[in-house]
Amino acid sequence: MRVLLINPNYDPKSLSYQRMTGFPSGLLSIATYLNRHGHEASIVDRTFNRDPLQSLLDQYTPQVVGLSMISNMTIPDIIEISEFFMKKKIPVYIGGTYASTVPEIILREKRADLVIQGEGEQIWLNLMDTLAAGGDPHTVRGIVYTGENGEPVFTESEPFMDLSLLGPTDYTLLPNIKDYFQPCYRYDKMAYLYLSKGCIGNCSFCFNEYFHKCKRRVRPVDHMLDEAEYLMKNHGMETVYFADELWGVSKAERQELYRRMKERGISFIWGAQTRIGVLKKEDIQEMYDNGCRWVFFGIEAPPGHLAEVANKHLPYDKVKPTLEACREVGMISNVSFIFNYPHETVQDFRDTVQYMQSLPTIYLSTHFFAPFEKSALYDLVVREGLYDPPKTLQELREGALVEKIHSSFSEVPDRDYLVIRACFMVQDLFSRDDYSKKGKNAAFLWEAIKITLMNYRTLHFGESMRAILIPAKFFLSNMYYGLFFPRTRKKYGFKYQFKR
Ligand code: B12
Ligand code: SF4
Repeated sequence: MRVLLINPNYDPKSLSYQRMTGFPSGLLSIATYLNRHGHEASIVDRTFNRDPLQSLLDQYTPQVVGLSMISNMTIPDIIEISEFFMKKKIPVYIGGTYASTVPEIILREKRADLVIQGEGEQIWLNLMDTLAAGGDPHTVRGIVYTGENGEPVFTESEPFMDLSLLGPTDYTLLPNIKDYFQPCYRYDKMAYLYLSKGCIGNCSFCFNEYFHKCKRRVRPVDHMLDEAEYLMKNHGMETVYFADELWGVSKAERQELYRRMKERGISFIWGAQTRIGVLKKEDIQEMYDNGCRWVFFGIEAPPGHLAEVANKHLPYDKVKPTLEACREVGMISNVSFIFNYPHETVQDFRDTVQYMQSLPTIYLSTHFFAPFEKSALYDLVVREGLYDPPKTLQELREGALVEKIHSSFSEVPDRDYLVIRACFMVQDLFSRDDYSKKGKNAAFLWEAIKITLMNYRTLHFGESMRAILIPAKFFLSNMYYGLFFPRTRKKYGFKYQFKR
């Protein structure tokens, strides 16, 4: 079967500082797998390629079109693409992390012939083999389609596949590899690669239980290293950000990576996201010695009431020792917290701010709680009438999953959230990126400016003005809230610390 997999473009109206590039790794993996099994899959990434849809149709003559949906930020482009191909009677299948959690809405609006749930490779292969043999795609596991009475019909789920069957991803499927590289912390030419999928956690704000069934699966180290080697030798990649939800849980897994890197003579700078409690000081030192320069920890809530709401089950006694160990080793640490949990009180928020400030870390990332479909907290805010769930794709888009304060969730005034979040952002932007005197001041600000300028390449003329104005407005509003509300800072006990 001839398949065209399309990564849709961001909504040009979205905040452009969020306009990051990254390989469409899910589509790449699906296309690689299909091609290895005798199909003919191509990828078009509309972040860069804005050829008219008619010319894509003429060029690729697809028998099936696949669209990736990992957030609500690409909904306008998804609507345009699906309308075009469905009118031409070419089946459109949509998948990806976000699509998997909102299949009912996609199907109700007839934006896809079917929605693929979860990990896509095997389901796509089964679908393409079935279609090639003249069979009924509705018999395939892992999909949702519209039943005779207009209701969504879920087929039995597809078991997770053995990731070693995937093999290394074929990056020759993308014509412009270099365009995806980004600066990351103080390092350059970073690309996202992964060693594992899924996570064992069950945080109440996350869709992991629905999507990954709380199962973590590991792929062979050599497949990832083959990819890294290819990208370094042929395209000059220098840095890897491991895209794993939960990197390097076991010592054996980590040591296998280091051993194979040494044996194969492959070295690059890298960073990863993992969980507090996984790493002891000697592990952090070992990571550093093997090229790791930053670690991201999702803490998300201080110990106590909010930790229970988040259902993260962190060993809080290990938070400070882990971050101290990072400091001693010289590893950049970044920890993230969520504001505006359902029923958060002013005292809860004060506790969060104080706890965050007590942590020996360089960066403190903050997010407003976003009610992601198919997560426990989404169900709670809907059940309690705190959130009116979006019913159409347009409403989903407007619902701005990230960066939005839902006033109904907590008693903390919106302006307090804006001020305190701005304070942490200003602090991060102007912080020194090292614990020693060697550090660079305002490293994060320069990184953000570099990324914004790089992302201008992906914009068309009419979008450029907006792309300049939106980050400028975002920066100025953070400076305003971050600097001009000393009483709010006092209310929550916030004090700037630019050298940590
Ligand atoms: C790298 C990454 C990015 C990169 C590249 C994204 C991309 N195009 O793949 C960049 C930096 C651009 C990015 C941006 C954003 N991201 Co992001 N990102 C990730 C990250 C860390 C890794 C994704 C990855 O490469 N995985 C490896 C590949 C192999 O797996 P996969 O992408 O999941 O693909 C599989 C399935 O999803 C499925 N699938 C995927 N696409 C399709 C398409 C079809 C047709 C089918 C059938 C199946 C299918 O099959 C694939 C193969 O198994 C994940 C976290 C994670 N570890 O999953 C977050 C994650 C996907 N991002 C997320 C978010 C929220 C965002 C942003 C909104 C962030 C922001 N504030 O701007 C934007 C949205 C961008 C957009 N285009 O909509 C969320 C999505 C949450 C959700 N419920 O959907 C995640 C899960 C992080 C999280 N836990 O919150 N992201
Ligand atoms: S640790 Fe991260 S990926 Fe795992 S369940 Fe929690 S939020 Fe989701």
